[in-house]
Amino acid sequence: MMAKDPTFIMKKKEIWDERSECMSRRELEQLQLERLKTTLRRAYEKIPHYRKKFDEAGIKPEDIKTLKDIRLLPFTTKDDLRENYPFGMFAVPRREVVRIHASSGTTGKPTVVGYTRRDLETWAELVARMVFEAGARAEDTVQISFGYGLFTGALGLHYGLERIGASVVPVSSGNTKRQIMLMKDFGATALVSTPSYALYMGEVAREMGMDPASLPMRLGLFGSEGWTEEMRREIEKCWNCFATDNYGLSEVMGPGVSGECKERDGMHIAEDHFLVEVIDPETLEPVDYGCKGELVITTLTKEAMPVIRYRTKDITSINPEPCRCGRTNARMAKVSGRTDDMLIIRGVNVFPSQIESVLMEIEETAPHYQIIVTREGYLDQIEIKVEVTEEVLKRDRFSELEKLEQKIRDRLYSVLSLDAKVRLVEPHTIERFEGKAKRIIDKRNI
Ligand code: DLL
Repeated sequence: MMAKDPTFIMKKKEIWDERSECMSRRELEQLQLERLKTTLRRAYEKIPHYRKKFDEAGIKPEDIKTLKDIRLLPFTTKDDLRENYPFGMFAVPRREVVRIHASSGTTGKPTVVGYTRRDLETWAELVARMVFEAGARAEDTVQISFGYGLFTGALGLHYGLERIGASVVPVSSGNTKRQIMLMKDFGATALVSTPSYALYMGEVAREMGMDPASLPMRLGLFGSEGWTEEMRREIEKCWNCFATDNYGLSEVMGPGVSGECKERDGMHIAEDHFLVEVIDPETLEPVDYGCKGELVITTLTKEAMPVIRYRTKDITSINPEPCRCGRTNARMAKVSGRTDDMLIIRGVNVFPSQIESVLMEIEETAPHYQIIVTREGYLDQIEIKVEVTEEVLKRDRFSELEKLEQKIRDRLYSVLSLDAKVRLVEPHTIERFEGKAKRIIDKRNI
């Protein structure tokens, strides 16, 4: 009998939580407003930082009567969280906090985030939604190659994947050869990692004499760093998989804020839990739907650490139209950069993602590069170091390499209107990453 098969319902179900993911805008906005009011009241009452900020701005939680009124509230930045290190932004007594994570600040203190039991429940549910929409199912064996620890990526994906019934293999990051061996032996059908690590793992698999494309891994659940469509194609070719993007940040929860469905036409935002705005980072005014700007997030259900108008520094745009998949929650475009990643070279604004797009389209180079910025006198210089493929190396004709360098320079010039120095290097000479890639080396000390 079909009904006895416990996976039967799962197989038929295409949307994890239809009630929440397919609401009408009106219904959703009503829910958002109710939740926003509750969040603001709690933040004002329980967190001295917000009370002070609201008072300084001359605003009380009850002044917020519509969703648009949120613009009256002050923004929150990473500095605010740092100033209240470690637990100053918590809205609940410590006995109610059951988990603490922190984001790896490259400078100074990390930012700390706490979760109540209900926050963990919500988190697992939202990650379940996100992995399910990307195509993960109870039948999948999922290798988690994010580093376990204070980073939200591994544990976040872990509980969400368990919730949909997938078999989770919590390998963590590092020891890449062993990762490949386990992937093969356990027959992992899905991989959780940063896109750059997925690429590196593919390379190691080949070094071990395996063709990654022949392994059963069919679904990539990638996130935690920016990556271009060109990089996606590269990973899909390498692994013969369906590579999906998902987004989140520790300050507001971790992974599960948004993720792609099978249409891969933007990442569905869990709008019943997060209120998003996109602003012009200079004027701080809202931009229209479809226009790029800085993403600002307000949490609507977080208990331990509600965050109000958090400036993410991530650049994206919002599409509120319902998706072909049937979900109605708005989608955010792939993150094209961070406001603090933008390089200004001799007055020209350059995003690393633009450089990546150019390099990925050049057949003779491998998807491993570094962007080095220096200052000579008063002039900024940008140098792109990129690996050539083994095939190019075999040909090894100096004149050909020179031509290739010139070709990359020309393409970069046509996209960026900037004259960049290009340095071709041998395969496997640029650093690889097991977590988030660090491809920019800014030596200008500014
Ligand atoms: O990276 C949370 C996460 C883990 C998301 C696993 C997805 C998967 P943080 O370490 O606090 O948290 O870093 C957050 O990473 O502000 C973005 O700049 C960047 N980021 C995260 N996901 C994406 C993505 C996690 N899909 C910061 N595309 C964010 C581009 C991303 N950038």
